[in-house]
Amino acid sequence: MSEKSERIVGAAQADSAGAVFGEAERSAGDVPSRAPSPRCAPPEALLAAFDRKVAEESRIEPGDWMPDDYRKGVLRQMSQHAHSEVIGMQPEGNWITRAPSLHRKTILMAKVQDEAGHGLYLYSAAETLGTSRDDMIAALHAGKAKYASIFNYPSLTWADVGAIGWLVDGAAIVNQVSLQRTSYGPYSRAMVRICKEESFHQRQGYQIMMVLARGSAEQKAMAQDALDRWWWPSLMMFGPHDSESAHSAKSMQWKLKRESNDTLRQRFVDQTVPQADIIGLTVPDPELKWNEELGHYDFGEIDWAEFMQVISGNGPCNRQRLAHHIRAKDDGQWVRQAMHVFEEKHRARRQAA
Ligand code: BYC
Repeated sequence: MSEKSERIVGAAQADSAGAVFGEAERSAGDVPSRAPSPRCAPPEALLAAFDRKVAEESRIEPGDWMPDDYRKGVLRQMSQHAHSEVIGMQPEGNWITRAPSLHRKTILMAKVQDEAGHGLYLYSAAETLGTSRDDMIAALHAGKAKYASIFNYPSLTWADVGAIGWLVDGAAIVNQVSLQRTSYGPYSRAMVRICKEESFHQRQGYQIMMVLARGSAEQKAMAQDALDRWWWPSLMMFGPHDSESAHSAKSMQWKLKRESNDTLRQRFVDQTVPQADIIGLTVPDPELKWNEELGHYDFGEIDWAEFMQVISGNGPCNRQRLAHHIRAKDDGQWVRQAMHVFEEKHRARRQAA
């Protein structure tokens, strides 16, 4: 690990103690406990200890030895997750200035700020693996790191804000509840906090949809149109079918992922269809049907060609989302520089004293 990375990891550990490290580590001085040096034990023993921890449902902590592929896998998923939270601020942020009332505006602002917070917990958790936020963001800007496909669709009406909260946060929470038990400690603890906030997000979105669906014919049509446009992209959030999923087998073995893409997608459909029924909206899937025998809804096939297009950078808003993020980073550069200069000045003064 470079000196810079070590400094960054150290800072992330201290900054995010509440979010990612458990009580035991915090009482030991905000620094995670270190496992015995990998140099002291033979590789088979280290691997056996790692496998045992995973099997026992113990958490893998930043100082623990872990296989390289595990480190890469956790980092890939956590950095994508962090990018999703932050890029995900854009479709809703688009409506802050046009929210229909001051009350709605304050709720929406708080919600979008929560998403920024989720991004920060996750970047901090990912930094415990020896990378830096700057490196993760550079990979995002270079098109090397992905973020959730759903955020490449436009938010065209106020009802879209409702649909995003109800469906997108609803889908995210189904996944994230299972990720509270992920094997990497900092990720799992970040998920506990994030899930509490996501459940509020889901409810505020559903409440917006409920009000619109009970409003004028025009408002109900607006709610239905939003459901029509966001339903299928929401199902895509869970990723490809299990049989097509490149990372699932390894991630499930390591307990990085706790439930499969298809299992989680089915759970989302089963819980969301009755919610649409209650508010009198229709899920846009002619094949949707309750399967009495299985106790689940059968549903139609996702347009996987569209999914592939979107995750390859060719969705309706991919370029716009990335360009906005790059612009925001460039615009904030002077603030970061000023903070560094300020910090350096104080460090020099402290050392001189
Ligand atoms: N979008 O082997 P697979 C939120 C990629 S934000 C884009 O099944 P894996 C919110 C996948 O990365 C919450 N890419 O992958 C924020 C892989 O490509 P690479 C977001 C996708 O990792 C603001 C390839 O396809 N939640 O709540 O086993 C406002 C093969 O897939 C997608 C998370 O990030 C996709 N949908 O499973 C409102 C959850 N699906 O990396 C709300 C954390 C697949 O080889 N992530 N790909 O280039 C996960 O749980 C898993 O990574 C996934 C995919 C289930 C998404």
